[in-house]
Amino acid sequence: MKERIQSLLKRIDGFSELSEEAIEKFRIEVLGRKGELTSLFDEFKQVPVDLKKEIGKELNIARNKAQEKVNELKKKLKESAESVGRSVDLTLPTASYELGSRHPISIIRNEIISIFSRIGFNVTDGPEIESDWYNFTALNFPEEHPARDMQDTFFIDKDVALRTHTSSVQVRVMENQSPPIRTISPGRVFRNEAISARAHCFFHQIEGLYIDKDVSFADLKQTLLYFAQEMFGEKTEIRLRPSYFPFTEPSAEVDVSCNLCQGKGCNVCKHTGFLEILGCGMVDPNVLDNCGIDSKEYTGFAFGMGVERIAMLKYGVDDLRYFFENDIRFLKQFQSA
Ligand code: 2NL
Repeated sequence: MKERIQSLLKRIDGFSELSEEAIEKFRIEVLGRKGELTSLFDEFKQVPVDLKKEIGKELNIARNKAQEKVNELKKKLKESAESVGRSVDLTLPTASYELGSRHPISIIRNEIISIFSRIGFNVTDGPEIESDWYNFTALNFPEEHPARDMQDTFFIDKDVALRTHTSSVQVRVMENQSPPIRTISPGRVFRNEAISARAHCFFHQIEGLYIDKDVSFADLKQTLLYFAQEMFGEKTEIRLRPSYFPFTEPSAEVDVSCNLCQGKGCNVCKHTGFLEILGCGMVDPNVLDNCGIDSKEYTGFAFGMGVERIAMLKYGVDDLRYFFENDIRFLKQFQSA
């Protein structure tokens, strides 16, 4: 009996085959109902009482070892199967993944920057939180101007507010550089307005500023015509209507011919044949002097446009709020390099 147990232990220790069939065969032959251990436990009944303790112990050890061996080999087999599955097949094509797309506001902003950089404008930026000087006073806003009201501007304290336009950046440029100045300032601006399809509490603006000797209104018109034709197509026409801004004199509102109906009149242009795209004017001499530029020596023009407005016209979007909701179904439609 002892010898049979010894040889069984040897078999258990020596067994190491890593195949499902071999492990199952081993299990049946050693641990199965008709296996070696069952037969040994049967024989155990005949063992004399004085040996029962010792042999019983050995039999239990053998049974535990056999069970552990089966468990251990099954685990190893499973792990090696998984690692085979995990090993990389270098001949497979790479997993495809979806590329993100640029936000439509970024696409249009980059396009506007590119158009003006081709005629010598550089790009400047500045803080979104501004003092009264940079946002209002330097720009010739009278003390009682409605934009200075809490209702229109987000104030942080009496002298500090979220900028309402990016002209504040250009005041800094004029204070720090001498003409010639040719710059555009893209950025986010804030207005205390109720949110609707046409208004939001923040939006994106691009302002342009050109200051040199003998800059004229004709230069302004020609620059804006170039911009409109680059942006909306070479057949685009522009129209200027008199307007008012505190920081320019004279001031104008600029319309482009509607490229949906070629100026014939449609729903988008409300049957006028034209769409308003920006405001502009000759920089008020007070503004130049406020910023340390001699208005007797220099003149300049400036303009400002809303990026969302241009994007709505170019892409036919009829609600401003789409740009800020970041709904993936909306954003996905704008593919760009
Ligand atoms: C609009 C109108 C405008 C300007 C912005 C400007 C900047 C300086 C001096 C003078 Cl530093 N003017 N900017 C001028 C005219 C119009 O924006 O409708 N923007 C959305």
